[in-house]
Amino acid sequence: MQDRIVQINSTKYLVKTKDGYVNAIVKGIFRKEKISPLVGDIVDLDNEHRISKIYERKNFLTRPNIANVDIALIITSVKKPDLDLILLDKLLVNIINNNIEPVICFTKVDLLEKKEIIEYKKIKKYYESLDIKVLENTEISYFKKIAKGKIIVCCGQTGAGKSTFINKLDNRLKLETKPISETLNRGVHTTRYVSLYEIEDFFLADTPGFSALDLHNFTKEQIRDAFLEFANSGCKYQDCMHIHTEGCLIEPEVGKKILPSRYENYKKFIKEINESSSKLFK
Ligand SMILES: Nc1nc2c(ncn2[C@@H]2O[C@H](COP(=O)(O)OP(=O)(O)OP(=O)(O)O)[C@@H](O)[C@H]2O)c(=O)[nH]1
Ligand SMILES: [Mg+2]
Ligand SMILES: [Zn+2]
Repeated sequence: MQDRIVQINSTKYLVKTKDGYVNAIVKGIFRKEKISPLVGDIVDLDNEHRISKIYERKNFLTRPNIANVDIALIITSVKKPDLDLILLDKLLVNIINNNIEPVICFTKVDLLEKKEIIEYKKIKKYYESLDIKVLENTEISYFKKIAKGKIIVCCGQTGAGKSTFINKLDNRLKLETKPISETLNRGVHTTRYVSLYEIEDFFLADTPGFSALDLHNFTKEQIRDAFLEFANSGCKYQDCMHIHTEGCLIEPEVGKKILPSRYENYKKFIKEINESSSKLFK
């Protein structure tokens, strides 16, 4: 087993080694090279517990800030805070473009009223139809099957139930959780650090929640290609962006084969990219 950073708290780095957990510090050289060690990094330690080498990353995310994960579990509450499909679709674009497998985990389904459940089930089924694994936070054994042998990061909105879910998987962890603010209908940023926990035969990271994410690091084409449904929706033009293009078959499918919110979000993300690039040349 290689040594891996499992928690960073300002200048203190907790590293899991074959001999147990070690508190390490960082050598100056990484500052010169402008590399900041991340949770998930595979490292070497010298005799004085200083991190002397960071191995090349297979991937990394900035929101949440973590390296070398196999799966990003997008924790999405259906209520309290409200279901945020914009954030879900943004996270999917971000995760898919970083070569990480996305898995969606809905929480707080118990808070839905009967008539809301029908609409929720439609949405769940739609994401499943994209060949994305989708589960609810009550499906512990299904999650453990997916998680076997993997390194997974929980990500998503503050208050959505990331820490609560991890506690359910390992009740010894006793991670801090807090009710959301009823007046603001959002979480209160309970988790402050990224921490990677070893649970049975997998690693799972708890992370601080957020509600905004920007996609400015990606090209319009990368955003388009992360909308997996477009590839199978029969548009015959090779470089089509599928927005108001004559003869393009994507728009007529919205409401039929394509979930309307998906297409709306796609157009919104492309618009954001267009607006930010036009600002650059002002
Ligand atoms: N009814 C219900 N409440 C839940 C569920 N999952 C979590 N909660 C509650 O939601 C609140 C927020 O949960 P946390 O686990 O602290 O949320 P978090 O995603 O870790 O939030 P941050 O650390 O701020 O990012 C807590 O009061 C939990 O008890 C669920 O499935 N149903
Ligand atoms: Mg938390
Ligand atoms: Zn098209």
